[in-house]
Amino acid sequence: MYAGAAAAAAGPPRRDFISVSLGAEEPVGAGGYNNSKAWRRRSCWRKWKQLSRLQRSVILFLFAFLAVCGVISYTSMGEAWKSLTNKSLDDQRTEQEIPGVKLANPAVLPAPQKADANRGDYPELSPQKQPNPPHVRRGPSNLQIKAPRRDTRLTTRHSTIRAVEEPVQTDKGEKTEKSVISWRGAVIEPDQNTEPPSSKTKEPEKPSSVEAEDQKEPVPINERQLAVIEAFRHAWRGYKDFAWGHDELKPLSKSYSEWFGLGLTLIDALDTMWILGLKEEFEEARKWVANDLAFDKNVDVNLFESTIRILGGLLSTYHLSGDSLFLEKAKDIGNRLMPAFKTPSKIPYSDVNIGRGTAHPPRWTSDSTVAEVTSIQLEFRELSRLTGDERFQKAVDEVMKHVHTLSGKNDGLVPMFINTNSGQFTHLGVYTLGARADSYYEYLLKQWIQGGKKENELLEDYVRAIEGVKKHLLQRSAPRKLTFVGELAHGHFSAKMDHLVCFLPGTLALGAHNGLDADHMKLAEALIETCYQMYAQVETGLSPEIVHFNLHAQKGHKDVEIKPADRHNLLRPETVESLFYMYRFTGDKKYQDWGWEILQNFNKYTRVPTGGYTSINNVQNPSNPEPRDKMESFFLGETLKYMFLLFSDDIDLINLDKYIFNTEAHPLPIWVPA
Ligand code: DMJ
Repeated sequence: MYAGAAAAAAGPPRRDFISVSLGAEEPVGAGGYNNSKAWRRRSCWRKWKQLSRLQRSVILFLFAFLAVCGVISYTSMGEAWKSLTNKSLDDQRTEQEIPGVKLANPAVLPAPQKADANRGDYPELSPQKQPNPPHVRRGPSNLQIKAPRRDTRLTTRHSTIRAVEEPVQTDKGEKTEKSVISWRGAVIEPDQNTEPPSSKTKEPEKPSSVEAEDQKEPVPINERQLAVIEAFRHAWRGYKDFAWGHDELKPLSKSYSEWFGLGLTLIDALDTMWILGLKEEFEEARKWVANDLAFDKNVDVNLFESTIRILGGLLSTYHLSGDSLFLEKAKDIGNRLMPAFKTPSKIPYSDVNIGRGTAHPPRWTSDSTVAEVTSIQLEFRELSRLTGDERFQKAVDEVMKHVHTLSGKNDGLVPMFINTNSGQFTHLGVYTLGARADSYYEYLLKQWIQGGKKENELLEDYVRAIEGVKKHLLQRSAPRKLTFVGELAHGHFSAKMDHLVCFLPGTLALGAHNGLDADHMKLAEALIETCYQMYAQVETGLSPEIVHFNLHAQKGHKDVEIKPADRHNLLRPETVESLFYMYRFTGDKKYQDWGWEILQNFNKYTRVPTGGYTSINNVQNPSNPEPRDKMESFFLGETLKYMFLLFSDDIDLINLDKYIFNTEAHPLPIWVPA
């Protein structure tokens, strides 16, 4: 109804009811159709004047009310639209960064695959959000030497890395702030939310690389560390020039040797390059891993060696770099090694054909080496934690549980062989801390630490074994009364000690640091002195592979005797490794000085001018140490890495409360108790 007409017809308006019609303004027949603006303006005004004051107020109020509602709904719709638009932009960006790989912060990590799933068909692991692409984070080592102007932090949902703001000269010559990332600043903090895998924990875990909780200034690299970097570069140059992509460099013949045909030296050296800050070398090696490393090969590999060097190297590089390429490769090789565990006793075979998926013992026996089957656990357990696939951990845990129950030990000391059919120790009665048994002891302690010090059987076995060492294998030499670890064969003590045994002082010190008896530290101090003397008492200042200690003083005789067959040096790491632990835990500079002497002697007697270092045949002949023409992969993987860490005064450079080194010097995160 037209409001004015209604009002006129009804006489005075009722106050309690108002009818407002905003429909047709004038009946067409009443005044004819006139669409002129003036007419419409006049007509509206006339009608407005015909309204009562109350009607006008109500209309005005309604207009005002509608206007306010309009403004409010416009604002909130705008917000909703904006967030919708942003979300879809984010999604697009995610897919554009790396095709096929979700690099942006997934809300939830993908569910782990069931244990019985097909080999090689594993859940795609979504990497953690990278604050910058890896090549941005991996700055050269000298970034740390520059005095930072300001520390700032890049924070992601899971991770924080430290960025150093430093002035940069622009094209126009102005100084401006540019973020560059401190390389090792980003590598030394493991994931503090690491949890042991359990039947309840099936979510894949994240890498540990990009956590950096503290704001400490980067510790500058010192002269000795620079010397290690120089040595590494020299070794790498030889490998690159003459052996690129092959297992080992033969530096004299400027060629290479193959063992598994898997680029062993390159993989073993990856995390060393990361720790030393060798960005260019690392990037080049990464490219090779991405484009050329293929495990789908009809080749027999040794389970232990490929686990500690390849699987261990890939896992630690994944942790340090956060680059999922290395985890993918680790999963691949881990899966391909699993057939080794298909034995009647579940004690794994020594060899696996990683292309065919078959495994077998050596041709002459069905035995495996005890150290080999009990020193693959840190790596397989970590692989389970990262992938959520329990099979890896289950397989290696079963080995440890089984060995725990076996008879044939002597006060915790184990024989050197175990049969893959019966699961029993063989060749009973021979006990050593050297070849074939060494890392069994090392991994008892390290697994206990890795798992958050909860697996008591491991600790019991370790402590009992150290008591066994003290009871059966410790002796003192003459004339200097050096404490050494000999061997026991059917009740007869032999004063023979492998250089390999020199891992023990470091392991004992690590145990003492983790709360074990202070006696362990005393023994570590005595033994590292002995290991140092195995170098210092020799003509080249380099240790032979094996020494025999004199038990009785004889005129003109030193403590250390060397047999002709044992006088080679393979560039092994064990003494330097223990020196590193000893320095970290005591701060005694003599350990650094001893390591420095050893580095200089490696440079003097094993360095090949055209690139690389070589094993030598005769440590007793300084004028002709008889180069062997082989650079072992562990020289880059272990020896030089431990040297670099030994010379560092930065306890956060691979913090020993956060990382545990595997037996090939590849650091893996310690799981923090849930
Ligand atoms: C390395 O492969 C490992 O350290 C292993 O535990 C023993 N042998 C070499 C180094 O000597």
